[in-house]
Amino acid sequence: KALKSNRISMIGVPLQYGADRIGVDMGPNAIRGSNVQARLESLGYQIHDLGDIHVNRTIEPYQTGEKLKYLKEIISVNSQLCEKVSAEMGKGNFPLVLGGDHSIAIGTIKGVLQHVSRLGVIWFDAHTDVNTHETTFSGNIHGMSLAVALGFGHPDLVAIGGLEAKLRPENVVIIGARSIDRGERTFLKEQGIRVFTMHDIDRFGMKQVMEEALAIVTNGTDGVHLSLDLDGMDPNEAPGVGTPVSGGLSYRESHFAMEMLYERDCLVSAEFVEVNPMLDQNNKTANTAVELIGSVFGERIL
Ligand code: B3U
Ligand code: MN
Ligand code: MN
Repeated sequence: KALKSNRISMIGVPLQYGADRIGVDMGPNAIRGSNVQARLESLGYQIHDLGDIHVNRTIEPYQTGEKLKYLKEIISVNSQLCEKVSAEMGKGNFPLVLGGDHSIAIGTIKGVLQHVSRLGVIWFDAHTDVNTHETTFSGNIHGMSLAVALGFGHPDLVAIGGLEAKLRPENVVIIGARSIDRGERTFLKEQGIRVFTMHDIDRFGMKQVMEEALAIVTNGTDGVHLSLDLDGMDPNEAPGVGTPVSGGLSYRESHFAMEMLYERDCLVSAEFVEVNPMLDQNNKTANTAVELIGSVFGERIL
C-alpha cells in the first residue's frame, strides 16, 4: 500500500530568514545526510531529489523599524517553491519538502492548493504559527505561515499562488502546541481552529487525538498536507531546533501519529522543517526527522 503516489519529489528549501537564525538553512542537507532517499527507496518508492530552491545569500540585513524581517526574500523563495510544488503535483508526484524554517509552509501549501483546493492540514508544532504582521512580537515570518495559508497576514504573502488558494479553518488541526502568543489565542478562537495542546495529548493520549484530528482534516477534503515542525517534539528527541520548548511530543507519540497518518492513506504532500544542524547533537534531529519520514511513508516494526 502506497500513498497517493509512488513517486516522491524531494525539494530542499535552505531558508533561514523566516527564523532570523543561522543554521536552519543547513536543514535540507542534514536530512539528506541521514539517508532519507535510501530509506524511502527501501520502502518501494521512486525518489527524485530536485535539489534546493535558490535562496539569495547576500541580501541586506533588515532595517530596524521594518515590521516583517526579510519579507522580500521570503516572498521570492516561497513563490518559487509554490511553483515547483505545483508543477510536481501536476505530474502526479508526491512533494516532500525539506526545510528550512517554517515560513516555507506558505510556498508548499499554496502550491498544493493549486491542485487540491479543499485541503486539510495537520500541523505538528510547539507553536501555532498564526501571528500576522499586526500581532507578531518577533517579526519572524516563520511564526506567521499558518495564518498566511488561511488567508490572513501581509497582503504580499497572502497573494502567493493567488488569493483563492487558501485553507478552510475547519479542516486545519494543530498538534503539540505549548507556546501560543496572545494575538494567536484570539485568532485561533475567532477562526475556530482545533488545537490539540500537550495538555490534550496527556489527557486523551495520541490515539484519540489523532482519531479526532484525522476526522477534521479529512472531512470534505480531497487530500491532507502534513506540516511537521521538529520543535513539536520534545527537545530531548530533537535538540537541533531554533526555539526549543520543554514538554513536547515523545519519540513514541510522534511515531505512532505518523503510523496512524499512513494507515489513513490521506496525505498528498508533506514537509519537515526547522532542523538546525548547528544546534544539534550528532545530527540527532535530522535523524529523527528521517525516522518520522520513514513511518509516515509506511515503515513498520513488524
Ligand atoms: N510565536 C513566536 C515564536 C515562534 C513561532 N515559531 C517559532 N517560534 N519557531 C513568534 O515569533 O511568532
Ligand atoms: Mn512552526
Ligand atoms: Mn515551532
